Amino acid sequence: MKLYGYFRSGTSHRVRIALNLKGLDYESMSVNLAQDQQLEPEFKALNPQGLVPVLQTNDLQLFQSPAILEWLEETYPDTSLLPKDSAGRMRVRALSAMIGCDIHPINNRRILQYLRNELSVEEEQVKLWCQRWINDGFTALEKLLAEDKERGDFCYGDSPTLVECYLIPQVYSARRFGVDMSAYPIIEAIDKHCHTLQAFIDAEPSNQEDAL
Ligand SMILES: N[C@@H](CCC(=O)N[C@@H](CS)C(=O)NCC(=O)O)C(=O)O
Repeated sequence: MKLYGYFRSGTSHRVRIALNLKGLDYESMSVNLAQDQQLEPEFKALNPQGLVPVLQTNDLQLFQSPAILEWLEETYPDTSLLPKDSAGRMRVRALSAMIGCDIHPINNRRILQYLRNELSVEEEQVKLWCQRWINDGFTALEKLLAEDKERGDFCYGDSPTLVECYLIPQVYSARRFGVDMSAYPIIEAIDKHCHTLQAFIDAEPSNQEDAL
């Protein structure tokens, strides 16, 4: 498989984590977002949306990280990233969607570039914008995690699920935008615990070949 992505892209990071947790080999194909390579015709031929990641298999061109994660789960069910019961799966998908639907999309590069270049928003205010939406989501997530008395070392139970595929990249992004993570001790502890696992270490932005 070939993963078209970028070291700092949270959605590419999600897919790297899932591939690594499932022990799947893949080749990283760098699409430099800082140079807008995602908007070039060669990449748009892979994904007309001009967004990474794209996962290419022998037969398929997969796009949209939530769909890619679900496809990986269905195609490679060993080392499952979803609970066995439907209530558990609902919870994992809901916690994932808090990040995937409600935090990440409004802090994405194209949104921030629009604020910067078309609305002339200063960099400090762009940072405040990102902090605002990350804090909103993390406050609710931290509360939900605190209320879950059956939670182990991860967001759901004792092993990583899809939630960590979403959460760990979002924590990386939160730090980049200067969010005070001390307000979220459970999220911080989960992030720390994940970074004891090789799958997460290997997926880290700083460990990618295209890292600056
Ligand atoms: N919903 C899409 C979002 C993909 C996405 O936003 N990718 C970002 C990187 S994290 C991107 O390619 N941004 C380029 C841009 O904003 O121009 C997914 O989850 O795959």
